[in-house]
Amino acid sequence: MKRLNDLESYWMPFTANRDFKKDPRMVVSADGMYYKSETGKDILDSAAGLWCVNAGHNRPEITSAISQQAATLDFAPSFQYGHPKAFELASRVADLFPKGLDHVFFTNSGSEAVDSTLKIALAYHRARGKGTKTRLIGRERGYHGVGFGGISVGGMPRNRQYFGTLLSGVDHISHTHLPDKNKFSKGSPEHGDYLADTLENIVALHDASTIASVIVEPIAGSTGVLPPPKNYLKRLREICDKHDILLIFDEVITGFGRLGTATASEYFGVTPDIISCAKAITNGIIPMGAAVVSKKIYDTMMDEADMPIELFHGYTYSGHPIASAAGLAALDIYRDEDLFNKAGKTAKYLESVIHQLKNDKNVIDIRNLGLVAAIEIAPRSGAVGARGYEAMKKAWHKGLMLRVTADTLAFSPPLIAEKHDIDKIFEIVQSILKELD
Ligand code: PXG
Repeated sequence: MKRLNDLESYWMPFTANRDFKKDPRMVVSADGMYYKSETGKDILDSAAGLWCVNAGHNRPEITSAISQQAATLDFAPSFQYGHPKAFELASRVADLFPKGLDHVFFTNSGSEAVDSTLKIALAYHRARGKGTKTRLIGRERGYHGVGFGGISVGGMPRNRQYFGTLLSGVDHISHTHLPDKNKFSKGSPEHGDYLADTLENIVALHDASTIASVIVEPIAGSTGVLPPPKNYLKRLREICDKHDILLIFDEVITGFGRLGTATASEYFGVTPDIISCAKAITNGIIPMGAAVVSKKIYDTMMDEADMPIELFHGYTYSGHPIASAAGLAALDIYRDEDLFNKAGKTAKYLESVIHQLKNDKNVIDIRNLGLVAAIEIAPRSGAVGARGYEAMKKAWHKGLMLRVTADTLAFSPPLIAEKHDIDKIFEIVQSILKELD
């Protein structure tokens, strides 16, 4: 008979299950900037969980909003019925997001948010009589979650190669990573805006009349923190406008203050037609995501609908009452504590501290923008990712939660981080770099 809780039953996502289960990294509680491990050790959170917990852990304002909501209205059907908090949260998100993006379609995750943006793009073109515009364009090295839509437009080979033929009618523009030219850039790198023009090649190949949308992360996160080259996003916007292609920004990690502004769109001064977001919308406390769309798209869908239901898409838990209550409480904290501005200030400090590690052992690049940063270390020959994985394990034993993709150490601390937290993160990281062979 199986022992209860022998760790075997849980198949962990994106995890080396066999290795984890031999030496688990188990957290049991969290407060502010810290987790606590099973053995009572404090673990400093340099990743806001997984880019989620922007206001820090264990915020009583959010937990009490959740418990009150659960005791008042636990669930409401999302199809053909409503409840006030979902409408209220939609207005608050629309208010925070760039002007013109003012309609919010709720989902439960970033992956669902992305797939919703792609489906809305297709439905929009069809509604306006341009039903041949069906191609979905993504970008190499993009991460857009794990739905079939997201992995199809995504550009991380391992996330695609095991899963068959994916969606048809998808193509990819070039990634923007130019390490030879842009190594150790602070903020947006100088070189690479011309890579937006690879969209022109795709238009030339397929014709604009077949292309619905282009989706990119303003800063590619999961693929190792790649800030966009200066002027790149603006150029992409111009090409999309020229060819009547919708531009989608996937702001699942940049939404809600990560760059010191509510959205990356605001930071870069480029407004897409649709934004996907998730994670920090509720401070990560309850799953929720959203596709935030322009008035042009929403109005077209309303005006041109051939059925009473304008969009045949939605989730049982779209705008769940408890997620909505958590979202409202999280947005109150962001506003009342001016957390986005605080993040913008801390970002400058983070930049100055992280670039001091430039000459440490194995460091081949450092990149940062807003409260996102990365140290790339040289891969061991024949074992890409091994050094990074070891760094993550060492960090745990030194009291640091460290997010690693291959050999890139990625940092996205909660926006409440103080200078002393940043100092501590990089003291630990430096000691790890010294130890890694
Ligand atoms: N889009 C982007 C840009 C993301 O970063 C998703 C979509 C998918 O969201 P969900 O909620 O379905 O996981 C993400 C998720 C990392 C890391 O460390 C990043 C994510 C998830 C887990 C780890 O880079 N982002």
